[in-house]
Amino acid sequence: MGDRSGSGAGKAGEERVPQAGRGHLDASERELAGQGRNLPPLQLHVPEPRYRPGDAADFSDLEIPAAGTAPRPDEAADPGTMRDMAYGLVRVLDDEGQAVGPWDPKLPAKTLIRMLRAMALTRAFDARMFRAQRQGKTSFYMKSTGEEAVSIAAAAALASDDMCFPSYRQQGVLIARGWPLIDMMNQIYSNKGDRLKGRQLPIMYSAREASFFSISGNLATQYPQAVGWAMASAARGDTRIAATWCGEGSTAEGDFHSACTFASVYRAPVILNVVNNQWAISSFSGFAGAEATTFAARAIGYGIAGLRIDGNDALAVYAATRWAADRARANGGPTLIEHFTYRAEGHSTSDDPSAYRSADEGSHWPLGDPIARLKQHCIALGIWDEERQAAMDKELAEQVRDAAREAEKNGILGHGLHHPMESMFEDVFEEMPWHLREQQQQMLDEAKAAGL
Ligand SMILES: Cc1ncc(C[n+]2csc(CCOP(=O)(O)OP(=O)(O)O)c2C)c(N)n1
Repeated sequence: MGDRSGSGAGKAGEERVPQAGRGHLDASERELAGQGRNLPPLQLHVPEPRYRPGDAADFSDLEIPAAGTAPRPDEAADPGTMRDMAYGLVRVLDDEGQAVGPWDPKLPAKTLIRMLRAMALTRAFDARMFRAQRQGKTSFYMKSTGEEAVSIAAAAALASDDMCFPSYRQQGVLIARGWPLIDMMNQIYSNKGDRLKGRQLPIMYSAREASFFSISGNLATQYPQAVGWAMASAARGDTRIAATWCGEGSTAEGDFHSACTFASVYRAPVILNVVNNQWAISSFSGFAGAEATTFAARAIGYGIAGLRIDGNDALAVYAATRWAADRARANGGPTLIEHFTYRAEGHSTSDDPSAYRSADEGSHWPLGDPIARLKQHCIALGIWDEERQAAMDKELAEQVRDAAREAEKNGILGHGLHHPMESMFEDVFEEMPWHLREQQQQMLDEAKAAGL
């Protein structure tokens, strides 16, 4: 770098780059310095969401291709031949609830109802836990309302022992895998039944037995970890694949990009899901690059297969996940799937979206509600009806209520039913080193002296 101030570290007598405004530039130097040219001042582009509080939202100009129109490449396709898939939108369910086109996974009735039920259970769970936070029973919660298809349909398309590296908004994967609700609630309440011993923020689940990797608060760290896990699976000659999820905001993290490089270079058997729900807390997707291109198109530069799909269409999510899983299992390498969806509620219990976005937006979002759409499909097939849906919703609400009552017996926020204090020194290392043992003893002595 040149010494621009003219007063820095340059040695006396050293030749210096002539500086603008010093009166000794020749013509070409003046041009380089921008003098004598009639240039407009440079401007920075700062993305701005289309609608703010008080605005009426209108998404009628969003390009939403009709269901059934996207082609379906072969699972072994060269990523270079499927560029268009990153800019289109794979959709199976049409406006009448019919499954159409080459991506229709043609699922049996049993699977459809099972997915519908898991999605409804996830929504009931979210509703109850959100209320528990408002009642002061826990410190924090995050809903996945409107994004249930992204987790549930993916879990249905994966093998139960494929390893999932989720973000904090894929509780649906655990629920779809039949993980006990009480166990999830114990973690949310940080009580004596919490398998993580109260060490983690609510909803940062960890369930190795369900092949559900420990959730971390640090965004996108799970991405390279998923790729590494998939590489290890391949290196050992195993048949299991990995799947990971992050929000579109998280794709701006460096970890997202190193994960894509490693996945591409080693053709790791991994599915990279980007859940584009339009918002990263109060930042709209434009801040992560959505004004310039799609998130699925990130795959192109890495030589990875990229699919952009309707994230509120459970059949599209199922079909795309199945495509990517089959590709990975056949050693065809990774797939990046952008799930185009909408975060229907606040970011978390600490967030009030009416402070930064139009209250109107959710109701105008053109892809609708994933549960309503799958329900409509099942009704159109003649395998379901509104009465059965209402009865199921009632039954699931009761199931969640009963689980909550059980979990609350193990303690809720402020009720003192937690793991013993000294346990917080455990598991920092595999074996407790002497200095932690000393700190642990000091804490116990002080607690005793204080009469606790
Ligand atoms: C490395 C890091 N930076 C910032 C945060 C704070 N943070 C938590 S969630 C979040 C928004 C993430 O948005 P997105 O990836 O779009 O996922 P979404 O919440 O919409 O599902 C941010 C900035 C964090 N947890 N970790």
